[in-house]
Amino acid sequence: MGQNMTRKIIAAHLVEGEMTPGKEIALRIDQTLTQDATGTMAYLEFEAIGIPAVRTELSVSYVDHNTLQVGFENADDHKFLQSAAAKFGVRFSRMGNGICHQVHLERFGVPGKTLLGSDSHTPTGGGLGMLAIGAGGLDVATSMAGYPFYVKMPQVINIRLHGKPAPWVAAKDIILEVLRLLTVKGGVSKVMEYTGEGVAFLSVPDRATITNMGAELGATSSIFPSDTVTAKFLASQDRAGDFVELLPDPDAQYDEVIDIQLNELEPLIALPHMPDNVVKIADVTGRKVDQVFIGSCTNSSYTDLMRVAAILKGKTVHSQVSLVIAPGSRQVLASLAANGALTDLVAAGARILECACGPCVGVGQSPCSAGVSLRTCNRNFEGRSGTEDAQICLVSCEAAAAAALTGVITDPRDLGEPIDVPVPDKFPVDDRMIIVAPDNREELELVMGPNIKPLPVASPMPGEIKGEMLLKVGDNITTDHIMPAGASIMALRSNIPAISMHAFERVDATFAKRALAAGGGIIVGGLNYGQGSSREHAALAPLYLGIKAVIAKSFARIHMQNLVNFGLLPLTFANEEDYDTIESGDVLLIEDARQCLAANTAKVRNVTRDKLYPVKHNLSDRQIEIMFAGGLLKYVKDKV
Ligand code: MIC
Ligand code: SF4
Repeated sequence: MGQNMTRKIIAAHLVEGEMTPGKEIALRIDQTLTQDATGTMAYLEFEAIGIPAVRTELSVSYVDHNTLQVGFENADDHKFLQSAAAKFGVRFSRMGNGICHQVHLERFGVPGKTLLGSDSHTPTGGGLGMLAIGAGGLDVATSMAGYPFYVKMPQVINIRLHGKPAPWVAAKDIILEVLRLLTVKGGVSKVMEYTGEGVAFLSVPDRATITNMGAELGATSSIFPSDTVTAKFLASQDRAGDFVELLPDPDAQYDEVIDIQLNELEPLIALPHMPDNVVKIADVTGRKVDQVFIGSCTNSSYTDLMRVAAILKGKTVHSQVSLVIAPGSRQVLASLAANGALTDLVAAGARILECACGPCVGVGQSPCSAGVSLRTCNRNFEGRSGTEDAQICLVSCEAAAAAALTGVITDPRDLGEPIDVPVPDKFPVDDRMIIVAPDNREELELVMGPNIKPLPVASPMPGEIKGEMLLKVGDNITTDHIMPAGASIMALRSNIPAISMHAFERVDATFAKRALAAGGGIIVGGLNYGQGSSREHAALAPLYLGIKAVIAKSFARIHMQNLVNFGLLPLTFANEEDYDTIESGDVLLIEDARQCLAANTAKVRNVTRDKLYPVKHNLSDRQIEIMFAGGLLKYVKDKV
């Protein structure tokens, strides 16, 4: 039977388990990445494991999220991260060097390798033919310590791209089309593998736009072949030696096939407030726009911004629009500066930001009240921009630039002749902002300013779980609902007691105080609970507030593992109707929790309403052991 690319990489990295979809497998991890907002916890966790240096082929610590420094907190975190990188043998990509996924693609990604990152958009590396997966900080910490990464063997879905993209149809439109077809939960437990003759028309940065936003499908990862396009890209980065060809066998088998005709696609837009709320731009043109943001790990490459510069050259940004551009990396910014495109952007009236995540996650540039903001990023969750009633729409760079000029949502096809920007033969390679750890590291100390607080400790699972149902939420609740981002709250990522007070604050401002007063309790959720980011703070804050269990209709992959990693029990309703009969304040009881977990026969008693709900879990034997041990850190330490 012919192998697909995903199964080839998995087979080459399989440490344990059998490659049957749904069964847990263990993978050897070649490379890891962390970013500053999840990295402080990850390195504290690595330190707690007690191993002197990372055991991966390559680990990189990036600073790209918390760069708006309005107090000492972020700067403290950055100092800590730099000291941890030096001590543990990790490369340190300094603040200003760029967004982790963009820089990793440029400088480190290698086809055929595995990459685990403490950021949900790590699958960006799939644009180079890597198997790149996002995970919580603790999973990345254990991988840095040389433990394998455990994940359910995914189904592999083949997305066949046929033909050449129609004029003005960008890579962003392709992934928006996939989101329209499959929705934000359509990729859970799946890897999306892109093949077909259409692949040849997409550059590596284009492919990376598509694999990046596979995270919005809930997919475990997304991957493109490593072919002549990949070879050329690596050569342009002075890394020709890193090229390895990776193609599916001609008779490769897949769990499902989806065909997309690229020549029939049109420019698309995701309307507020979900990335799958996708319509044709042509259907919504003429709506007034207040802000345009071009950047984020989805669309901030050199070719992206060159297309924007070509559209803006010699023109002026509309008087009612604030155009904000954050290049994805220092290399991108240096290239634009060297060839004059930066001058074109500035002359047109663009506001140029640091090479970082910035507005994508509410770190600066929040739109005006009820403002419409067209953005090239990947998430348009309500409130994420920092303005509660802002209307965020997701579009390609071309559509964003068009709206910046006209002041209204505009079909980029109205701009005339399409723009073709080839990937250059050679990028200006300059790694001086990436610090390599010294050889002599034993004497080095971790620098811990007052913003760095100790790790919270989970306790082993009790025999009986009893608590008040403190909060019931609907479907597709994101980690941005559970543990909001934004400049002020993200500055507290290394201080769990302080950040926990913000848990669920946009859903119910009384939640944290009620949870503390009640001595903890239980949360009830709908479908796809915890979709979105990898931030383990969405488990750590509930842990700190005493939450014992979350009962939902279904869970997103990374968040469910984060709950297990910190000893919070994730259960699913056997009968989804039971969700409707629970009210806030009901007292819920799980007797014999340990035994029920082992036998997967748990029942939740609603003591207040005298009802019994059968519940299930989707945990492997290993995950159950982690629950019993009181979280992954204790489990791993016990193994050592
Ligand atoms: C995001 O896009 O939501 C983030 C911020 O990059 C997160 C990570 C974090 O919360 O620190 C992610 O995608 O995992
Ligand atoms: Fe940064 Fe936004 Fe990408 Fe998250 S999605 S890594 S916040 S640019």
